[in-house]
Amino acid sequence: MRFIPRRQNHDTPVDLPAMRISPKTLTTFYLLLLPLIVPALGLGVMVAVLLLLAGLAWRWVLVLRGMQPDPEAPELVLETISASHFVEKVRWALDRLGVDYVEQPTAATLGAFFAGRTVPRLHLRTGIVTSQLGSSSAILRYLWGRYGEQPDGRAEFLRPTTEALALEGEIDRYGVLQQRWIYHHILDDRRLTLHVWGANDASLPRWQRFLLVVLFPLLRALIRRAFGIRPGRHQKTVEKTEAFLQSVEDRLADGRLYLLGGEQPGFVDIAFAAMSGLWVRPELFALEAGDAVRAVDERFSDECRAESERWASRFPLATAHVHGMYRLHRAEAAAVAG
Ligand SMILES: N[C@@H](CCC(=O)N[C@@H](CS)C(=O)NCC(=O)O)C(=O)O
Repeated sequence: MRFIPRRQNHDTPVDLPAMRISPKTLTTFYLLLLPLIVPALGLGVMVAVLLLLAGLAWRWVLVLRGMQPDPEAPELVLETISASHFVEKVRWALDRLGVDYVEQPTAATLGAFFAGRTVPRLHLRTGIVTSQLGSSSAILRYLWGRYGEQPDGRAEFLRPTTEALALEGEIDRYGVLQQRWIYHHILDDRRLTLHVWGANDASLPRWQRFLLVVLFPLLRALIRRAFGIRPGRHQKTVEKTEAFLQSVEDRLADGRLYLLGGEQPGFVDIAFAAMSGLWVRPELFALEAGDAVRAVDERFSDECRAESERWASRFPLATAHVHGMYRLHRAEAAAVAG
């Protein structure tokens, strides 16, 4: 399986076995299929037992091999999809910190509905153990714990004050409203939705893109169910979004530069700008991972555009804050990341 790391701060490319169907997963498939293979090939009980033992032994070898220290393996791997505002929040924080990480893009929705995970998901390696964190706020807390004491103060923006944590909660809820909002607008357009999910993204494994296409009706139904996308609900989503944007507008009305005041942005400013990426669609949203969405900008419905434009004119300070964050700080963070 071809793998193109999309974001990588290492000098040499790192091949990520996880992008292929991993040997462990293959072994699991083999063991699951054995009860079908054995009768299909007319094999006897002894051969079946030998095949089973061979499969188990191979799995054990893989476990032992995984325990070997591998100096080449990246410490941080960020599992992503292209057009995700929650991913963007974490990607931006990692870039601003300037730490090495490898981005591992996957097709949208498959991981959620078949592996029960959401993105962003951070795989962090400590020695022979790899742990995983599966939500943006948990990842930011980890980064603060891991890098917060850096003497150069570059992790200061991650400081989790009570006020910042409360605001982050509100911003994350606004992020969920944005998911409902965008799905309301794109789900009826099969080609557009598939494109946004990565079906045309050559950096994704072919099998994932193929599954997106063949499973599309099922995936769309599951998304509708997961986010409660119903015609009657859209107005509520818009109202709640506008109430939140108004609260941001009110906050910024006293002329402050950042949501919690101060001279430098905090993680809440990054989170707000990232979560707004779907409707503001700044040029640098999700960096090159966002290109797929920008490329189809004109395909978004008139209703979708009208709502974005209304928000931009009703909430000029909030909109300017998103643009300013992207112009002044996203570019800078991307440059730190190299
Ligand atoms: N609370 C989670 C929400 C993450 C989330 O909803 N992620 C979406 C993408 S924006 C997702 O994983 N969707 C499933 C998928 O596309 O695979 C967080 O803060 O990370």
